[in-house]
Amino acid sequence: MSIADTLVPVGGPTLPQERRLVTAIPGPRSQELLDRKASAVAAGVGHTVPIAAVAAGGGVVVDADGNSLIDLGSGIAVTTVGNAHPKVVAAVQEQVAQFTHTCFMISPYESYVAVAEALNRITPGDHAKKSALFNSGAEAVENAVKIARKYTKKQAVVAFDHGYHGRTSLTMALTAKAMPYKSGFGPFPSEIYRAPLSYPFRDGLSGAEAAKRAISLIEKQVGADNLAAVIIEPIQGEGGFIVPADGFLPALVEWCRANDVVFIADEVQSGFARTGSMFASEQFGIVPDLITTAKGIAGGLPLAAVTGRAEIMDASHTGGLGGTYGGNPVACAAALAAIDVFENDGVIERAREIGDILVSRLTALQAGDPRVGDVRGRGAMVAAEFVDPATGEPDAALTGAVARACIAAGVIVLTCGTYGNVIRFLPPLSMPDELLHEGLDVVASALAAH
Ligand code: PLZ
Repeated sequence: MSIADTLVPVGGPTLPQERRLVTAIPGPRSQELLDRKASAVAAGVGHTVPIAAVAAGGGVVVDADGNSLIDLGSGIAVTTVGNAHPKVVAAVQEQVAQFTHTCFMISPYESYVAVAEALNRITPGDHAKKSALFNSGAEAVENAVKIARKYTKKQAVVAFDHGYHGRTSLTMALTAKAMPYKSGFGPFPSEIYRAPLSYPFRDGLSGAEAAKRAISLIEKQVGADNLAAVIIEPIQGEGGFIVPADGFLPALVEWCRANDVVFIADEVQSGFARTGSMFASEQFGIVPDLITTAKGIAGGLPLAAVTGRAEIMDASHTGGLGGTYGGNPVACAAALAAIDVFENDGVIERAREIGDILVSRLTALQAGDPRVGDVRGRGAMVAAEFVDPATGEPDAALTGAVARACIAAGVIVLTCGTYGNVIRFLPPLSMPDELLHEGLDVVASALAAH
C-alpha cells in the first residue's frame, strides 16, 4: 500500500481532500469551544488555529463548523504518516481492547521491546544500541541528560543558540528563547551552558569556522573535563529550521569523541522520514552517541525514546530510568504500525517529493519578493525566513500577518524562529500534491497582500 492510498481514516467519515470554508474562521461552533477553553483551560496554554477540530486525515483538518483546512503543520511535526493512518488506527484498536496498561516496570510486554528493537535498528550507526521509552520529547531529553551524566560522571551540558528542547525545568534551561518558553519560570537548573550555532544565513561562517567558534567557547568557558554532553538538533525546529553549514556537526561529533563527551542529537522534530531520510543526522553523515525521538514516532500517540550506544544506555543502575506510563502499550502498538509505514510505504521518498515542491515554490516566491530572505530545509522540513530587504533585519510583523491571513483562508501554517520571522512547512506526508500547491498558492497571495 502506498501512502497515497491511505488518505482517509478507516472507519471514520470520508474526508474530502479539499480546502473548504463555509464560515469565517472561527465559525460559531468553534467560537463556542474557544469561549469554554478561555474559562476552563489555563491561560498559559495557547492555540495557533482558532478552531474546534473534529476530524483530520490525508492533508486536511476539519472543524466543528464544517470548514476543511489544509494542514501544513502536522500538529507540530507529529502526524508525518498522516492523521489517523489506517495501520495506526487498526493497531491501536487491537491493543486497546487487549490491555491498556500494566506499567512496563511492573509487568513487561512485547510491544515495548519490539519498539526498542526497531529504534536500535533504524537509528544511525551499526554499533550495539539500546533504548528506553518515555511519554514526551522533553522527557526523552531529560533522560538523555541523566544517562550522559551517569556514564561520564561529569555534569555540564552544552546546548546551542536558538535551541529548543522542551518546557520542563531541565529542558527549559536547555531551550534558548525566553519568551514564551522561560520568562518568569526560573530559577533554572545549573551546569547548562550555551554555545553559538552555525546559522549560515545570518553568520556567513563555514561549518568549520562555526564549529571552531563553538568549540573554543566550550573549551574556555566550560572545559571538556566538566562536560557530560553536547545536545543539538541537527536541524533546529522551534529555533527557525536552521540548517547548519556543512562540516559543523561532524566537527562537533569528532571533538566530543576525542574528549569523552556524549553527543546527543535531539531529533524529536527532525526524526522519522521528515527530512527525506529516516533521521536528519544521516543528512550530515553523523552518528550520534544518543538520539532523542518523539513526535512522528507513533502517528499521533504520545511516545518518546532515548536510543544510543549500549554501554552508555546501560550506565544507569536498575530503577534509575522509567516512569508509570513510559512506553504505554497503546502508544507502542501505534509506533510499531507507524514504523512499518515509514519503512515500507515509501514515506521517505514522499518526504523528498514534497520537499521538492516546497522548495521550488518558495524559491520562486523568493525570486519575486526580496522580503523572503532565505528558503531552507531538508525533505519536507522547509522554512522561509522573512526580512526587511533594506536592512536584512527579521520581520516578525510581516511573518505574523502572513500566517494569520493563511489561517483565515483555511491553510494551517506555523511560525517559528528566535525572531519570530520564519514560517515553517511540515505537511503530513499523506498530503496530495494538488492540496499542497493550493496551500502554497494561499501563502503566496497572503504575502502579496501584505
Ligand atoms: N525537542 C527538538 O521540537 C517539541 C513544542 C512547541 P515535547 N517542539 C514543539 C511548544 O510550544 O511546546 C520538541 C522539539 C525538540 C524537544 C521537544 C519537546 O517535545 O513532546 O513537546 O515534550
